Amino acid sequence: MSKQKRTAPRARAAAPAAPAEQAERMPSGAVMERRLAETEYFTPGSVACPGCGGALAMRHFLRAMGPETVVVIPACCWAIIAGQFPYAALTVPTVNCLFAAASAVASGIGAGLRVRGDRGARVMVWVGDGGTYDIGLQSLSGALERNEDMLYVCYDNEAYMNTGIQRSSATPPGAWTTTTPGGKDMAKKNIMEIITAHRVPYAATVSLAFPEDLREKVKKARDIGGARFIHVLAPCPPGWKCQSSETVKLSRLAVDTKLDPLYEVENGLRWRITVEPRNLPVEDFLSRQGRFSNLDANDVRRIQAEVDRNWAVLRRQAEVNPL
Ligand SMILES: Cc1ncc(C[n+]2csc(CCOP(=O)(O)OP(=O)(O)O)c2C)c(N)n1
Ligand code: SF4
Repeated sequence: MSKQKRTAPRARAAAPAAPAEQAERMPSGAVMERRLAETEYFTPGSVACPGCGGALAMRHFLRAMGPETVVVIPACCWAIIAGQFPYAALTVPTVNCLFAAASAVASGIGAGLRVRGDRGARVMVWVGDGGTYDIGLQSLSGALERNEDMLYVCYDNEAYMNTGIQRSSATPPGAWTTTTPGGKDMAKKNIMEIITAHRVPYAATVSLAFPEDLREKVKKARDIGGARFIHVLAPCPPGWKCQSSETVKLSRLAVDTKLDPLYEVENGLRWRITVEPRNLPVEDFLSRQGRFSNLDANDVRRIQAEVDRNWAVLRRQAEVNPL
């Protein structure tokens, strides 16, 4: 694939809209409201824990992606949630694969679709943080470098949850896991900097608390060719030791405390912050989760300082290289 093709996102035929999806003008005529599609591709009654952020994320993403989606899932909680025929939780084709291999498998499926002349189907790779930040990073980097035609989604619950809450390189500083019983004493890896360094056509962060922003970005990513990457923070009540009813509230707090800034990046070069955070103290987010119960005031101050530093870097990027 030529360099030219890698850096210039090409438009592709828009996927057929989900039947119930529609845009409508509000009575005032001033505001256009887009209704969430009513068509569901994630059937009720799955084995996900109550309040699973990863499960809610899949529901939102598939509503935006539509029926012509092939989902690739390596080892992770979602390999269990997706279930097996004839009890599969998703109504779109789903392929399970080895932990480290998701991006390679997606590359192969993409090649198969091209050989068959199928230009409508989209490959969506659905991977946890362990499979993205750690074990699948090599395969992901290769696929990004080749600009494979795939939407790669990392649902980030900040630990290896399926095997009992072991730390990953996405686990934030101070968090308890079974392998960091005193709290993790290292930073969270900045996956977006790694992804954007590949100069992929599109990369973005989304939040379960901002479904319209999520939907816009997923649909944009859906209709671009080449490698696209989206990160979604996915609260996990058993792993975060939080209330299962607080998934969306915690997602919102993560954005408003600047721990999970929402932005998009085109070609790794042009940046745009899409939601302005309310600038709340990180303590508002940390104090609602048992995994941070060992933190003292100094720890919280250190985390706040790091969050402020990261935000300043991001803000500067968006100002110097705006989208
Ligand atoms: C090569 C390999 N090593 C370890 C495992 C065991 N394993 C299965 S799922 C999993 C955790 C996955 O963590 P993550 O990708 O963060 O997704 P989550 O479970 O949090 O949804 C592990 C370690 C495996 N299946 N294959
Ligand atoms: S352990 Fe966490 S990520 Fe896994 S299904 Fe339960 S809530 Fe979801």
